[in-house]
Amino acid sequence: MQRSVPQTFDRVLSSMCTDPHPAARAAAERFLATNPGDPATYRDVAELEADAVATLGEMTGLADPHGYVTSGGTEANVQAVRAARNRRRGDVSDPNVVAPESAHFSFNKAADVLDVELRLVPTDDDHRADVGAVRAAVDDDTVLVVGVAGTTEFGRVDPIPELAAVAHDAGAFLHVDAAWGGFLLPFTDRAWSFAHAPVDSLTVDPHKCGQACIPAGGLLFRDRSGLDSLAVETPYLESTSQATLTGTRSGAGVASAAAAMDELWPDGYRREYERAADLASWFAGELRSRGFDVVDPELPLVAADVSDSLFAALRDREWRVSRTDAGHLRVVCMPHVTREALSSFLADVDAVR
Ligand code: 0PR
Repeated sequence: MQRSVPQTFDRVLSSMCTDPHPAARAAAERFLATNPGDPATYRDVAELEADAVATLGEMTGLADPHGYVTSGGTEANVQAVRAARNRRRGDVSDPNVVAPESAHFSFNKAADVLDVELRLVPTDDDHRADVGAVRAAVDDDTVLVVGVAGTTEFGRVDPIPELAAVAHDAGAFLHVDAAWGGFLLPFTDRAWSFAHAPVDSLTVDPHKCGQACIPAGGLLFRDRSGLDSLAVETPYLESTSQATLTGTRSGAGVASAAAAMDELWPDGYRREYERAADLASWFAGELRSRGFDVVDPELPLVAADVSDSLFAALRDREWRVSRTDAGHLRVVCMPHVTREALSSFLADVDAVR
């Protein structure tokens, strides 16, 4: 018996998840019972994972990526902090991580479980990491500097090459959290790559803009030693070591990530990026013409200052929207968000104001 009606995406405007591509759904179902945590036993899914990592590397401009498909951005970020701490063990007695305050809360979890100090530094007036403030916060015990390429609240891209220089001057690693932005950035005119910025590790999630099924995050390292620093021995498995945080993990997520990228990289993702970017700039203009204070969208995420009462009224009308700390309503132009849906949202805005 079916317990409940599956969630539809019609009114979901602030989520970073979306309806998976049909090929991703089909692949997830086929690989439901496989465990990439034991790659020597489940070889087919292990091959798909290698394909997925290679494509994520191509997407981010990393020629020879070392990584795996995580359970999501949280696991990838926790593991990036863990790798940096492990790699600098011996040089550093009291490790710290420096991140802009726009960094996702998964870094707070990482700091907590790894017993590393998290130094959050203010962002600039346009919600990007302030390089001077980051430079002032790093010291000899800094193991990792974090930059975000597509922030959760405002969709901002931090100055990655400058942050890499700050990190490396301090002897620390640079991690880029592109969990949401990674599948969009290759198509922007600020196209970025490991080639242009010597990034050491990167989070990029197929289950967000990659249109894969949950759970499918991505963690990549430039050097083999990054991944190796996470490995523990696994004496009784067919494979002898494991670098992932989870043990048994979802073959469905891995296979769906490989299938989605196989279908969509690069042209399908480019088309979707262009559609979403057009939609975001149209929607930002509509809100502005109604007198709202709108944060100019850099990536297809529109944040606008709304009153408590308007926000509550829209929630009452079943719009699934969330707000930032500062009171900005966020509309994330994910593949399921259409112009029709946003027109109907604007009609409700007009009706309840
Ligand atoms: N890094 C960034 C930049 C993120 O935006 C997120 C999630 C993460 C890391 C963590 O990723 P996982 O959630 O995969 O571990 N950002 C959204 C958020 O926390 C996630 C989200 C997705 C929230 C769908 C709601 C939702 O319906 O707001």
